[in-house]
Amino acid sequence: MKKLFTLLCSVLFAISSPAQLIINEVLYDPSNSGLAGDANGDGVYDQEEDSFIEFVNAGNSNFDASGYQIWDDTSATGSLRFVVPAGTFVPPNGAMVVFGSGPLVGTFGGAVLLSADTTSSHLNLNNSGEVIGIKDASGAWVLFFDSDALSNNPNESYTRFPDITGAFLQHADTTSILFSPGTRTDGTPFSTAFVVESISVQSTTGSTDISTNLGTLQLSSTVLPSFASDMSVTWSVGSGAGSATVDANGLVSAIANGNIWIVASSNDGTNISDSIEITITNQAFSLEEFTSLNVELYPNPAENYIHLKTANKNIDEIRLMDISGALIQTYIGRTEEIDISHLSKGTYLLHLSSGNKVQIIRFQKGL
Ligand SMILES: [Ca+2]
Ligand SMILES: [Ca+2]
Ligand SMILES: [Ca+2]
Ligand SMILES: [Ca+2]
Repeated sequence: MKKLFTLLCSVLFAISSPAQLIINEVLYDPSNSGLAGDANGDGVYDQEEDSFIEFVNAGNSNFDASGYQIWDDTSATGSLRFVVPAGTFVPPNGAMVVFGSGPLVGTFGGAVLLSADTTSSHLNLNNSGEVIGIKDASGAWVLFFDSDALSNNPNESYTRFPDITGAFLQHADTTSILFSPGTRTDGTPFSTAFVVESISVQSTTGSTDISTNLGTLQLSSTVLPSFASDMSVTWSVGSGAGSATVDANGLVSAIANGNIWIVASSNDGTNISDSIEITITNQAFSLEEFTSLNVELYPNPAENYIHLKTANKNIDEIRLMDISGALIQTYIGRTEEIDISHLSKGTYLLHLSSGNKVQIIRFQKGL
């Protein structure tokens, strides 16, 4: 009895758990009144060509629809009408529309667009007497759409209302239009943003050591998939006994000896990140000496002047140095603007001190 109950629970869970890919809209009976049924926008009404099935990825990860099969009936008399080509992905909350045939004229909300051009009967969606079935790439039935449960002659699509979560209604029951391939029923687009699935961080040289005083190390990130809509990352300094800064391009600048983790994080809301541990040695300043004064330098790079923004009014001394640490000029007291117009193009250091606190800021002269 317990075993049967467990089995029942797992079956119920399988039925109630929403699939990532869903059928959101089906046009099996385009209107034959003038061009009212011209869903593919090519200026010609054609029952077979203008039929379509709109799928939506209801999950929060990119969906690989490669190899999915559209059958015009799930019975023994049904036929395989279309196989989604390899490399077809649908973004989270994005749509994929398979039309009977092209040409497809319009933007269709930026959805993934396909057409079943391979035979003259295309998707062969009948007004009644069939259950449209979708098999996944392994050949297992995963989605169904029974037009018999609906009107035999709607002259418009059936769509979920609300989109994605609702039951199927005739499209014009919800709006003034007869169908909305690639968009929500109100015409607004689904998402077209593919999300980041992984990030890996590496050193461009292969070395993870910085062993020269105030030396730097260039890191890079590999973001996958290659078609992710926002490939950018944000670099930050993580935990570790050492001390370093990292700029927006992944350039790590050493400050104090010890190991330190550098992190690259996705910017598309997926919170995916990777980190790499850097070993810093041979620095002139120890971490005990280095306590941030919370000074910000801008702009960086700069051409003629750099500006310093600080909450600390007691900066005793600012030393302008070249990248090797050689002193160029000393400014006594709090200084908010420094003329760098006389410097040649290159990287420089500002060494700021206040009591026993020290901050080193690296900046670039010239673009
Ligand atoms: Ca057409
Ligand atoms: Ca059929
Ligand atoms: Ca009709
Ligand atoms: Ca739609």
